[in-house]
Amino acid sequence: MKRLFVTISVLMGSLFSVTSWANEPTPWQIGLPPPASPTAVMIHDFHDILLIIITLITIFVLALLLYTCWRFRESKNPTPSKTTHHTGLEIAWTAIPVVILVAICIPSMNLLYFADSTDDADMTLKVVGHQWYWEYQYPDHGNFTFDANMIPEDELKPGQKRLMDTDNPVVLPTGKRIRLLFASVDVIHNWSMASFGVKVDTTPGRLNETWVQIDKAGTYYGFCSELCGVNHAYMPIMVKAVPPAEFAAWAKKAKVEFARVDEPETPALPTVKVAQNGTSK
Ligand SMILES: [Cu+2]
Repeated sequence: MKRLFVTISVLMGSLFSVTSWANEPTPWQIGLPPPASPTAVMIHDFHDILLIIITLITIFVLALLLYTCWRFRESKNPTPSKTTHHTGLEIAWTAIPVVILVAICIPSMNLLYFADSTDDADMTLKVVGHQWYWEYQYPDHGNFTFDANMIPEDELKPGQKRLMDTDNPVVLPTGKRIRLLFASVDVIHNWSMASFGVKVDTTPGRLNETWVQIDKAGTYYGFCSELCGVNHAYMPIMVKAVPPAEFAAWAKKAKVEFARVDEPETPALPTVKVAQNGTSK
């Protein structure tokens, strides 16, 4: 018995140690990917609370069912009661679930507003969905833009991941608040990064917003999570989170490499001269 317990512990340990260090889906993964942003941490905490609540409810209902089956079985209870209403019970089984739902609603709303948007962002990344690739724009770093296409299987280099690596990964700084804006030029896509707790639709004619702060450097993977057409499965998301200094060096290089020719950099506002009393004659 003790040996079985040790074996199970070791197996569980190895399973969770694999998932807790990977930023990408792993074979036989159980549970959510490890959180890499404050939003993802809050989502995990909320998930854990919900798991406890639903487990308790399920156990309670199952116990009640089993007890009823046993207590009121035909041999023990040949003449069943004809009672159909019980005011006290009916109030209880309406009021208690309402209280539970309200208790769940409070942290849920809290999380929703936490993830909604940020006022004090350090930078902005705009994500544009295309059939079937992603376009990224960096308006604060020279307004350069580039497309990220999945690397086809026959062009994969050693170390690159099938169906997951892209030709141009999104590079973002760690520890900074990044405003994420989402748009689409054709159909609805969904930019889903489980490690960041981000899963937002890119909708034509609409600009959606959320934010992320990546706490740990590394390469993160995600996928389009809205059925968007025949190549829906082939538009992965690859994000490289690097320290701010490394990001600044990359942005400088990327500005030259991906310089936009269609649109100039945001023009400077025209200088307005204000005449002051007594100074202009
Ligand atoms: Cu898509």
